[in-house]
Amino acid sequence: MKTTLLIKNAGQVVTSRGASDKPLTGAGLGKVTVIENGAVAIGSDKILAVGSTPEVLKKITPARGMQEVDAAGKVVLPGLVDPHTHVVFGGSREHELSLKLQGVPYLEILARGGGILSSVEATRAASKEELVQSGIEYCRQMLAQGTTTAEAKSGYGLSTAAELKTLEAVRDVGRSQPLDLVPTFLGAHAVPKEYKEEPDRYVDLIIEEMLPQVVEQNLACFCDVFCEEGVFSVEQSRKVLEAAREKGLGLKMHADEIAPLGGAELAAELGAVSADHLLVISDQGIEKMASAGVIGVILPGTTFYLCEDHYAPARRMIEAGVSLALATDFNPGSSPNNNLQLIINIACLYLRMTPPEVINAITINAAHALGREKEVGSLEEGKKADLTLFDAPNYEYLAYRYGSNLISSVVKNGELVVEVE
Ligand code: IZC
Ligand code: ZN
Repeated sequence: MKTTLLIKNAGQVVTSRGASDKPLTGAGLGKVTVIENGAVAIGSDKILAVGSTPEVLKKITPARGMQEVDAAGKVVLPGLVDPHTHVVFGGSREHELSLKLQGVPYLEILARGGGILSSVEATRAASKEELVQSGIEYCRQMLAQGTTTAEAKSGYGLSTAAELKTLEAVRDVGRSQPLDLVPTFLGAHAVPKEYKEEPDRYVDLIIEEMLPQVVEQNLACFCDVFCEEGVFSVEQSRKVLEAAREKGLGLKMHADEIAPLGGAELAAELGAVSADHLLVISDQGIEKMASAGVIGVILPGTTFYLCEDHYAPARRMIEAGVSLALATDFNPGSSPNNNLQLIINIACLYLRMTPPEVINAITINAAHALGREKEVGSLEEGKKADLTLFDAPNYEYLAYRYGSNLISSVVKNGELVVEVE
């Protein structure tokens, strides 16, 4: 295969290698390969070679019209992977900011019919085309900030028609712009107001009506549940997830975020791919996730934005052998941020994760959390040519600077899709 795009002279090319079978844990999570004066050769949409610039130049056969990018002064990473987002939704919730500043807790705003339920109203009122348009706009922002693959959950429809509309919008957003979306069905995001007095009937609706159609129409890879006090209990979550597993979907959970219900234990028992949030995870939950190989997806931007007084115990989880990934949790309420670069800073400063741990958590381990580890998440021969180039002298600089978009270019499927002058 001839080289169609060559990235050369990079200050550093930084990636994990050989971790496409199992997510990184423990000391392995803290290691990255750093190639000084690095290069990446790309043929069509695949990576052909990664190494030092002289090594790669020796190996390649240029295609006619081969594009070259001089990456001197840049750090090259794999395209970033955001494994937990709610990127397709109607409306926004800035009107709830004043309630929040008066100290009204997140779950109290939801109990009053606001929060998620306010986004449900806006999402139900939006046409599929409107959801697609706003989803495309958010994905363009994400791509410009270095994200090349992201999860996208439903969960603001909460009726069969509106959940299907959302997942169709996710599919169409994925087809309309370069960022790859991995769809997750989150019918169990909240109990809609028409089922307020009979939540178990809503659980039945999810299992008997929504799930079969979602699976039949091939609209989701994963099923997720918001297992939380006043939202869905452990027993209700178990019912939904067991039904989803039976239909062949991978499992995810919003677990142990605000009240310690034992979501992590349930995720381990059911063999979920990931359990997400985990601020109040128990020691037993940590142990069970480690032995079951459930990935912990930590969302420190949400902890920051909810002004919580403590973050998920990332260090304890790493020491116990849990594999960690990081995500933005982009959503209209608890985390209106879709920039993984900010998550790098918050994870280093408040989760006390090292820069190599954070890089692995937003690349290869994040790819594992989406079942895309064979395709993306590292710079290795044969993988998709998804790359980010940052204006930075070394990778630590990404954790040091904050609040600016340091992207200089993004390559998606072998094409330069973002170029900052
Ligand atoms: O819209 O508030 N936690 N789901 C669970 C969310 C936050 C999203 C939202
Ligand atoms: Zn979420």
